[in-house]
Amino acid sequence: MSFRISDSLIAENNAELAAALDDDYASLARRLARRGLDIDAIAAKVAAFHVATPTWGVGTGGTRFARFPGPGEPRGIFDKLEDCATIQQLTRATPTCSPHFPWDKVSDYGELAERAAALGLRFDAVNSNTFQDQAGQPLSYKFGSLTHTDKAVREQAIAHNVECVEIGRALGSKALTVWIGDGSNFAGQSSLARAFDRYLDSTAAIYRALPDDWRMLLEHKLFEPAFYSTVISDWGSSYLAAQHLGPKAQCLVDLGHHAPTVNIEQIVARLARFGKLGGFHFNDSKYGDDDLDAASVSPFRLYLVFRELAEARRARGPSFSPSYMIDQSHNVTDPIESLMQSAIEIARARAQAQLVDAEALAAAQEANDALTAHRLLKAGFLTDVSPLIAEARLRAGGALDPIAAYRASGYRAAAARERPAVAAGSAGIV
Ligand code: RM4
Ligand code: MN
Ligand code: MN
Repeated sequence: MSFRISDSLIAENNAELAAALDDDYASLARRLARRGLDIDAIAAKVAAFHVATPTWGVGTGGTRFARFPGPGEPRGIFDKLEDCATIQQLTRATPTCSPHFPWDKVSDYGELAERAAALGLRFDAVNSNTFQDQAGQPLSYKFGSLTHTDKAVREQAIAHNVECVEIGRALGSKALTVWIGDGSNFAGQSSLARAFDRYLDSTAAIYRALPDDWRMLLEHKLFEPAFYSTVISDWGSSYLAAQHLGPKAQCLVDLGHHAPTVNIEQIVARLARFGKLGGFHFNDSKYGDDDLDAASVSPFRLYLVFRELAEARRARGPSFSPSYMIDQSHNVTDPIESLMQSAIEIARARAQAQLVDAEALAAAQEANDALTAHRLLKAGFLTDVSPLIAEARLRAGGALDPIAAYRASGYRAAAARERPAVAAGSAGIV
């Protein structure tokens, strides 16, 4: 669309908030200095931290029951890129986006790459989709894809993943994320052992097609759409597969893909320890794969995940670099606002995780001083780093209050004028 948010609008919004920010930043700087922390160094780290937006997240995803699309929904990948670029323009935390195929299929990927570059975007992991049948597809995934009992179906699913790698190469991506919905709905319906064998064979065929500098991210999920058993249901299955496939295969942790009480930060620590933590899909959940906005339900859990990441970075050095991506479905909010809010909250957790005295924490742990260790760990979470992350955004050229600037810009109204309404009624994505 022709409408873009002007730099002068962002500058005007920033100017209104500048005096208060200066005050709050100086005060936080003094508080952190008392703890031996340099606020500018932490702000620089926050400014350098990026998370990818999901192209499927800028439209209203809905639920399994209904979709209530809002005005100005993106009609295809070119519109989605504009929305992702707007999120990046205001937050400066999301310079990459993660596409999903065949949803984002086009006839000319050179043109798509050029358009993204013109908008200041690059591509993160490409996602394959064998959890749905596509129009005109010869064989159905009703009873599975990469693990189907019929070799011809498996070959079709493998070919789709290999095609995704080819598309990703044209887009400058370096990773393929594979999530399958394969599983069973009845005890006895499927051989739990043979289904996993078929998964290993199929993913090995995809692995062989992977360029040397690529990664294959295996995403597990507890249940849904299969409700009795899911082939890659947990991090153990994912790890076994990644180990079996080789060094280019790693595990992807989607925060919503675990049972409610599972200790996700411990999974993060385990996978990082063995070099198999490939990436994240950030979101939040209360019951299942709710795809709620990051940190909207459990900000402490997100913080704990980032604490483990800080520990892993200390232990493993700069080679430790998982992919950070958002995976959300928006039902009652403007998706652009939700994604900006999540990017801000993820940056907040990243910043807070830097505020822990790691040496003192390790000493308290060694001395079995549980309460001191807990208080040291919690110190970061209890610090309001809002001025720090706002200042980091400002220094990177973004908006101090991205959601306020977005609302003031009239972007959504312009999108509604320039993009004809999408038909309502269909159910959303899983
Ligand atoms: C799945 C999973 C995948 C995502 C799809 C749309 O539940 O989270 O990452 O690609 O949803
Ligand atoms: Mn996911
Ligand atoms: Mn999911």
